[in-house]
Amino acid sequence: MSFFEKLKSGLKNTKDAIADKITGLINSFTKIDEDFFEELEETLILSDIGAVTSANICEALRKEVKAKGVTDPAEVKGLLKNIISDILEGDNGLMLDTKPSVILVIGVNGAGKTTTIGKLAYNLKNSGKKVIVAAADTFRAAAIEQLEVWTERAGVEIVKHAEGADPAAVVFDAVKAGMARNADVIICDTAGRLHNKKNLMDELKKIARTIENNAPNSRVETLLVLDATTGQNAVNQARLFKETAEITGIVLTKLDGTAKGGIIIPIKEELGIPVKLVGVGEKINDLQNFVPQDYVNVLFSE
Ligand SMILES: Nc1nc2c(ncn2[C@@H]2O[C@H](COP(=O)(O)OP(=O)(O)O)[C@@H](O)[C@H]2O)c(=O)[nH]1
Ligand SMILES: [Mg+2]
Repeated sequence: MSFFEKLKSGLKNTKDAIADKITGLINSFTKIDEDFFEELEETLILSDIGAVTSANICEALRKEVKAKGVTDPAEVKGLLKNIISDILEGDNGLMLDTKPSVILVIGVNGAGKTTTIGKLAYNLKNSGKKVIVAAADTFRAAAIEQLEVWTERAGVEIVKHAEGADPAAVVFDAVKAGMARNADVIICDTAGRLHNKKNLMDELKKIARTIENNAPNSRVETLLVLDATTGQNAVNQARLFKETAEITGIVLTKLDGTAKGGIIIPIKEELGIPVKLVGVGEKINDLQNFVPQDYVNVLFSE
């Protein structure tokens, strides 16, 4: 399956939930009037795009329709595609321009951090990069073992300590190892106990300081992993994490099998953080770079 086809099959439920409704709406109107805009806004809200973002999209559409003198509802689809891809556009690629670069992966338990790291390590290795993974979710032994299985699959090195060790100490060792072994990318797993916000915040700060102190010239990508199936909740999580960390990108996981993939739009629009990667399955080759134009093309494909 090609990349695009995989994205298409992953986004099938989302497409059914959004595009098919919009197409239905467009086909049931012969002119673009106030009723049309109202129904469109409602449709967008029901598609997990969120009230604020849906209103903004409709506002932008009104302007476009007016400016271009559009009267046929059939032309709205093309305009919507442009408006949505404009929202999603911006720094969507991973910044890995230093050697080493560091990727810090954060998010609540179960969001898909460890799985994403396995897939990402695999992709980076396949693109010719030397990768070291830091098992800095030391909260449970099972978390370290799970990451180890993934690094074996991906064929990359892992730096680990025992269960209960200081996560920042694991990151420290991984950074040192990365420099000594001439690694291109160091990817750090972390724990995600958001119910203990103060601890998590302190832990993430300490890890960030460790990277800053020991690899001051390294680019640091802090990726927040969000589970698409949680819908609006994912946006709320992103708000909380934004208070604790300098998030540079979002990884949206479990896009396959959810109809809530529209959530990608308010995440970017309301938080201003670009989506960089999307998870479309549980296998090692199920992580893709996020390309807004592809997403929009899939969403509005026939
Ligand atoms: N369908 C699907 N499942 C995923 C995806 N990413 C992660 N998962 C599953 O989500 C569950 C939790 O993942 P894990 O990486 O352990 O989450 P963590 O607690 O954040 O490290 C696992 O069962 C994964 O297989 C994805 O893109 N699609
Ligand atoms: Mg994990």
